[in-house]
Amino acid sequence: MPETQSVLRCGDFRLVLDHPLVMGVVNVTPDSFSDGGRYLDAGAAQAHARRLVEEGADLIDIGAESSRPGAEGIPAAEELLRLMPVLEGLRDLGVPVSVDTTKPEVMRAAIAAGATMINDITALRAPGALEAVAASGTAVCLMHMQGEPRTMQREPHYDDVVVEVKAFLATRIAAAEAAGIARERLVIDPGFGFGKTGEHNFELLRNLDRISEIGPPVMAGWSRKSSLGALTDGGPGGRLAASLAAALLAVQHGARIVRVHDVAATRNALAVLAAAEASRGDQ
Ligand code: 7PJ
Repeated sequence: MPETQSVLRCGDFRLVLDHPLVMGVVNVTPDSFSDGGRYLDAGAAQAHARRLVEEGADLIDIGAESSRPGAEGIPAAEELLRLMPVLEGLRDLGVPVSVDTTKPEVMRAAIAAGATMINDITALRAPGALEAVAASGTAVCLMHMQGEPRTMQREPHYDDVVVEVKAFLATRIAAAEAAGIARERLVIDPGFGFGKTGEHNFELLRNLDRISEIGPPVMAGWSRKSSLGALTDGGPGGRLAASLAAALLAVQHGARIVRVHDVAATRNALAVLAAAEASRGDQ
């Protein structure tokens, strides 16, 4: 088994992976399901990012194209129009800024504007994406998705979801390394909710340690997702408790980074887990 990675390099930042990291989500899309439209104004999006850092976010993820089930893609020009004013105001944020995008053109512009991580739900499969990231020192999150957002939830099917997701991620790591992206810059993510039924999601959650065996740190994104909504009453706001439970379970199963909307609450939940872990040493 490869040695556990202890550092994630994001440009000039070196994040030490000795405790679970929290990535705070900032959406600048008019149609995101959980906070759609609220942060469209660049100033409001920047203020939200700063607040999440105050709440304890170790990194911030900014997305300008919705990838919710059924969403249609947008042209790069539109994505850049939403994204660039936000990025320009966050150069002094103090933590790495990640950009959630699948387009090489957007990756290059974001990196030039100071982004130090690319979070790609298509794992750098677009032509030119590997090269766009390789040419920089940014980190990259390689995520698994079956199909594409517009149609991915129609009939997701796997013979063995854990084996298939693991094989896909291993292939994308090999492609990234062959393109010149160092291991220290890689994060992998099984892509909860991306071409997966609730059952697939929970099977992956239970077996997250097998995904971790590949090597790079594992990121888990459960926050406010519909497979949690299916278990709880109320709308997206009511998904907080379920999201916290899922984040804790993910960390217990080996996730090193959790991608969440509710940073302060997640930090508090993780503090309980850390205290429980520390008490083992006291015995
Ligand atoms: C994820 C993501 C995720 C990674 C979204 C949402 C939908 N990137 N981007 N992992 N989800 N790496 O925020 O619920 O799970 S968009």
